[in-house]
Amino acid sequence: MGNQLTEMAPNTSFLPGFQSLHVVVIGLDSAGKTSLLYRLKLKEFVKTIPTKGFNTEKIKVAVGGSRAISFQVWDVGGQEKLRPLWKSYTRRTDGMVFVVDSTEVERMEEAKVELHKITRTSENHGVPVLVLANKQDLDSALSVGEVEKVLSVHELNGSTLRHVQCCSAVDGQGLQTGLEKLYEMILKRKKMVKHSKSRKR
Ligand SMILES: Nc1nc2c(ncn2[C@@H]2O[C@H](COP(=O)(O)OP(=O)(O)OP(=O)(O)O)[C@@H](O)[C@H]2O)c(=O)[nH]1
Ligand SMILES: [Mg+2]
Repeated sequence: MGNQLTEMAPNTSFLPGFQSLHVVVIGLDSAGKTSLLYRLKLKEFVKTIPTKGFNTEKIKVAVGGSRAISFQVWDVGGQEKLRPLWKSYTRRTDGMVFVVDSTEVERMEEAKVELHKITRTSENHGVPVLVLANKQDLDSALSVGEVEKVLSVHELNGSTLRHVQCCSAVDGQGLQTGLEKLYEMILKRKKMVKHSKSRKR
């Protein structure tokens, strides 16, 4: 499903606030990023192929039981050779979604290194992070608490708002809650940034 091969990095930072929130989905190859994107877009579990560039879709979600919020979601390939490109997608993003395959215990250390590396990037300081512990439909999946621990989420920079949510692209469980949390964190950060700017004046 969807595999737009291009080197072009997105630049939607000029969009005014009433337009879509910019969200980037990253994580190791085969974590389930593309499956989650199309679960959100099409409300079904689609067959995917490894992403060589990126996929992007606009997704509307009703948050807080009322208004539909529009997210422009960028799903970037997670293969090792593609990871250096993540930075150009996360630049000036409103929020990051870091997806892990909760059954792949042996790759959690690799995922942890990538999560901490991308959040330490200077441009990403303070950008809210939603960690999705995917593939919860499988018996061998680690629980949300276990994923939080193995990824050392508590060691992320103190100014980074974060939430760890279990989910599954197969049945869509956890995704609504995850997006609501992400939206809350994005709003909170926007308010914090506005407040600190007005205090400097
Ligand atoms: N059981 C189960 N399988 C899943 C789930 N999400 C994804 N998969 C499977 O995991 C494999 C990888 O899924 P993708 O969505 O292509 O993974 P990706 O993170 O986009 O991978 P890259 O594009 O290579 O970075 C596919 O075989 C999916 O069908 C899930 O929630 N549960
Ligand atoms: Mg993919």
